[in-house]
Amino acid sequence: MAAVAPSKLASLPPSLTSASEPPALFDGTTRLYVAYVCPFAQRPWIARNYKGLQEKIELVPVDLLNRPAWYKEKLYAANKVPSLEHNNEVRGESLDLIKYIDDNFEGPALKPDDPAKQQFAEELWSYSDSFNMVLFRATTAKGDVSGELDAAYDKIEDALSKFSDGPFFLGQFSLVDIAYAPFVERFQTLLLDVKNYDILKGRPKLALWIEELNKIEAYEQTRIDPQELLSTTKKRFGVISFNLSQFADSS
Ligand SMILES: N[C@@H](CCC(=O)N[C@@H](CS)C(=O)NCC(=O)O)C(=O)O
Repeated sequence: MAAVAPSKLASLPPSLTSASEPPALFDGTTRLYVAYVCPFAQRPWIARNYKGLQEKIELVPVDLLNRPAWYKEKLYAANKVPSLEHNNEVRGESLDLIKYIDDNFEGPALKPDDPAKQQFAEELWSYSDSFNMVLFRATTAKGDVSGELDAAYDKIEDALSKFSDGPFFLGQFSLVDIAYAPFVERFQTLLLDVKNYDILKGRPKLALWIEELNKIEAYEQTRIDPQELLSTTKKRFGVISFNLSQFADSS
């Protein structure tokens, strides 16, 4: 899969491929299996970093395009990332893993205490994968999709206006920010490139959210080179740049 930025490569483990031996599976080590380009995997990776669990949860990147056979056969039959090996069990699903890591490991809590924030967190949590689907559909659709995108991003802008005790969805950084961050990051560059759509135009809260998010080290450690990410995601979605698509339409 895509290379991470050279500055980060030095501190991150290399991705395991079909030629790699498995780690000593079920030896009591807790391992988070990710792919560096996968937004779903980035979610529990951020949670692990934010809670300061770098020493407790080993990061094991796999190459999705040249996946080791043992990953499916011996570890996780769903054959997707992320997955977490913990206490002799393996579980997946990125949103579940954020909560699992928060509930079962030490470190700063990712869930809010305030009941009003808890309720809002649940609403935003349930909406997150629908939001991603809207963005995915809009990116791969032909023609003008600005109406759908406006509705989705205006909802985010409104959500960011709900609590005034900080720039994040619940005021302070929480599991909700982790659920959205990898997707907002990817679609920001992707939509600008493919649909000429600027998600920040007229959305000061979202602009501030991204600015503040980029200051969170736990998140920053998981970000890969934006241009590399853009080209990988475009290939995966089968989409081309806005300027080229104009050319293609008129030819
Ligand atoms: N619903 C899953 C989605 C995970 C997912 O689709 N991961 C992709 C990589 S971004 C994957 O492993 N794809 C491999 C495959 O489908 O074969 C989650 O939230 O964890």
